[in-house]
Amino acid sequence: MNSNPDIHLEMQGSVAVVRLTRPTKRNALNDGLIASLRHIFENLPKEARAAVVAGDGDHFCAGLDLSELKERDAGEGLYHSRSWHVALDRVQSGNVPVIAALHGAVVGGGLELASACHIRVADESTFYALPEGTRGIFVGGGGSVRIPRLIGVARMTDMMLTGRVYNAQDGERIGMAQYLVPTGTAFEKAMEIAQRVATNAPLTNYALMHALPRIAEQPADQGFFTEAMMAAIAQSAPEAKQRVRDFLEGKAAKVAKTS
Ligand code: 1HE
Repeated sequence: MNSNPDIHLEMQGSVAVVRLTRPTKRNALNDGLIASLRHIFENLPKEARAAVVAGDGDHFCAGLDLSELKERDAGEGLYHSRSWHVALDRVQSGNVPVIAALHGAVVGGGLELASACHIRVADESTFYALPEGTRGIFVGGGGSVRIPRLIGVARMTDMMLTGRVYNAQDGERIGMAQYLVPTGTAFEKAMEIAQRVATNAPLTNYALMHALPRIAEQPADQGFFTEAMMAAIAQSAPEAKQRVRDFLEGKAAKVAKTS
């Protein structure tokens, strides 16, 4: 049971909708929120097949709650960062693919949270920044691992050294988000994607969440081998066989060109 008023979980069909509900503080993530985020993703209802993460108010998330930062010593800072690592790992490596619906500020730890999700849908009001550099601190929520994998080390270095802010269009161009949609429609689009993802064979979603990122980090020879193992396991599942049969019998959708 989540009793934290700053975060809310509800099921919409097979999609778990997780909302940050602290708009007066721009959904800044304090220790309680990070603990609740972890708890929610560790205990998603069994019927969840995908999740959407969104933020209430004008911004997705303003990152770390800076009011909690000033009191920490080095040891506490280390534990704090590790607590984010665990929580965001539960988002990234949990049971279901997670779609982030982005709008307004996606900054600092907010971008770290977004980058732990599997698909990011941004509306045109979205902007991305890593103000840690200008605040005299460093990323601590896994950003130095995940963000370069989206946009490259050079762009992240520039963002942190110079305080550069990317707007929604440029963010999509460089790989921050996979989808760019009109202002006010990110949640709707994220739900549409989540509902579609929820209909995939669970083993396919598992492979994409757990095998693909590992394969991408492996030397090619090991990657090819891991891929072969995962392919063999996925195609041997009864559900995969049924889906292929359905296509061959004309009962499943063809791949269609989009307009
Ligand atoms: C906050 C926070 C916060 C807002 N911690 N309280 N992140 C940052 O450095 C981003 C800091 N925030 C901002 O730049 C702006 O607030 C926004 C661009 C996100 C939004 O601007 P705006 O004009 O809509 O809101 P505001 O007036 O700046 O803020 C509204 C309130 O939210 C205000 O509190 P109030 O009591 O005066 O009403 C702000 O103080 C509060 N607020 N952002 C605490 N972040 C694991 S390590 C991760 C490291 C980081 O994430 S560092 C980057 C932190």
